[in-house]
Amino acid sequence: EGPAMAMKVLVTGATAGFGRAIAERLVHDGYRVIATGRRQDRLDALAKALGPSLLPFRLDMNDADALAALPGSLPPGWQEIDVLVNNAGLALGLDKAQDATIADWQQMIATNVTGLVEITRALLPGMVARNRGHVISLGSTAGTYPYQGANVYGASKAFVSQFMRNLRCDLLGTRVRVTNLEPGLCGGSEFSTVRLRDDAKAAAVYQGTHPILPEDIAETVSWVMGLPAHVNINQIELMPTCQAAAGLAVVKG
Ligand code: NDP
Ligand code: 8X3
Repeated sequence: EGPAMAMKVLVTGATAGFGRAIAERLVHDGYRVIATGRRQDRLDALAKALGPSLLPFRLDMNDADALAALPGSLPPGWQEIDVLVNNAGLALGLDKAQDATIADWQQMIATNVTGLVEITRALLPGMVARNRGHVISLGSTAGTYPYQGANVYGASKAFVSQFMRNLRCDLLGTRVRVTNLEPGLCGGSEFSTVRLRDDAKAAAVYQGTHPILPEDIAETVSWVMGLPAHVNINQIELMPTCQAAAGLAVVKG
């Protein structure tokens, strides 16, 4: 199968972290990849590094019109997307709910929830019509296990988890697959820099740990996609060996 015939994968948030590693890995695996994000310079650098199998396509997950215009706004030859990797997302802040900034909450919901459902809705009809496809989303352990300061971020990932489960119900009878990846502590991305707005505080999150790395996530995505078409991985929870759910807490007195 030559490049023109290769499966097409749209990766959101491919300008950094997991998304960039996923795009790199999938191009090396032989897929054609549409790499999206807001930072055009990063997209251009990826295209330069990875060649014609990668299409850089600027896309803001908060731009409802741009999301609704997909896939028709893509160049000819790139519109029949086989796999959507819903990776773009963010956490903002670690303040308790009573202190959190409402604009941060709105931004997380707009990106992790609203943008994700809008792009999924835009691309699903083509997958169903072709009777093949795969939606892979980046949930999080924060969608399952509560912790202080996760409030709306964790809730947005719980939404993703249940949306993916419900998609499986709606797509039953088609050959469109749905997978939710739920990683725990991961380093090597801009996640904590974005969340804490401070490089030193972000570095401290990973100090003395051996976190999951973007290439580990890319490996998992590659594996899930490469399984035979009759196998659907519903969800995978990944934690680094140095992390575990630490149980319930009680305050006395
Ligand atoms: P990074 O901050 O490194 O990357 C986030 C990506 O999302 C960037 O490419 C950014 O691109 C993109 N993005 C953010 N907002 C928008 C927007 N409005 N429009 C388009 N793109 C946007 O984070 P990670 O790689 O670590 O995280 C990727 C995903 O994995 C997220 O959904 C995150 O919640 C999830 N996750 C992360 C974990 C971690 O510990 N790192 C663990 C579990 C899940 P740009 O700024 O160029 O637009
Ligand atoms: C990212 C992992 O633990 O920071 O989703 O919420 S965590």
